[in-house]
Amino acid sequence: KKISIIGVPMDLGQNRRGVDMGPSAIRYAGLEKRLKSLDLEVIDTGDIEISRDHGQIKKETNLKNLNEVIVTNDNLNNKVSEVISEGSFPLVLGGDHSIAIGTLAGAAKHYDNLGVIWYDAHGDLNTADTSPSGNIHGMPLAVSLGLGHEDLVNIGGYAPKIKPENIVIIGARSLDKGERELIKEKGIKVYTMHEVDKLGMSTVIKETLDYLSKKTEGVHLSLDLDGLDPEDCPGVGTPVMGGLSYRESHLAMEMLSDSGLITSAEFVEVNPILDEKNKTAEAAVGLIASLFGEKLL
Ligand code: DIR
Ligand code: MN
Ligand code: MN
Ligand code: MN
Repeated sequence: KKISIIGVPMDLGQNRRGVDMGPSAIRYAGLEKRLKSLDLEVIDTGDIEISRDHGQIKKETNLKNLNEVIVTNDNLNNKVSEVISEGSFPLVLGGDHSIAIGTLAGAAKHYDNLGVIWYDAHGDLNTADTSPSGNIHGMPLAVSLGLGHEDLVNIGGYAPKIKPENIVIIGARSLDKGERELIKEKGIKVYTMHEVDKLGMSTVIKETLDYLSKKTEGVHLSLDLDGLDPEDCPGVGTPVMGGLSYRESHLAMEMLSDSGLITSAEFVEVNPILDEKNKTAEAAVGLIASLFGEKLL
């Protein structure tokens, strides 16, 4: 198996600076060495170019840094698509979660039905109309469903990227009003912390894979480190208490690895400025290693 690491050092999809250093923090935590020890061919393709063009911000919307987010995601779309065409697995390192717009744009065109596992404290299902913050990192899942500003929705030149019935959200514990309405309207499958606590992570992942495997060709894992509890992952911009533990997340990654169904992945929102001794990046590396088959015995 060949893996291509793609860094996206962008922090413009939300308010707190520092998440642009996420890819560096994850690399510093030993990602490449850890993956190579699993007998995988690993290529670090470097970082996507981040647009810094503040001159063209479209002031008629409440979407912060819209132009920069569009240009950066367009670059990412091209890179992810190129990596998949070469037969390699795209492993995208964020950056804030708005980069999922570009990752999904680049990945979804390669599959008739791409499934998505959205591992996050949040739903990321806001649009400009429902967003309380104007932060595009709270919108990428809605954008990928074809909802939101047309320039975001049409990144990659097609829309929508995914269907609501091919999405599973895991770890949700902070949903805005518009997001809750959209989940109900579209019938999106969500395992909130309530369901995770009741069922256990093992059942949640088993059910998720049963749900997706029948109707999808590939599955993208979009893992926001704020899905984990701030105790384990303090280095994130929007922590929410009562989250998934490192331990159950580790099990989740091992089960996803065993399934062989995951075809692309991204690990986002690592903010080393807010972190404690790179703990969150180290957690990310542990989870990524499990996703690619690391086992103790
Ligand atoms: C909030 C926060 N729902 C928003 N979203 C975050 O700004 O739309 N997503 N932090 O990961
Ligand atoms: Mn998110
Ligand atoms: Mn989140
Ligand atoms: Mn592991």
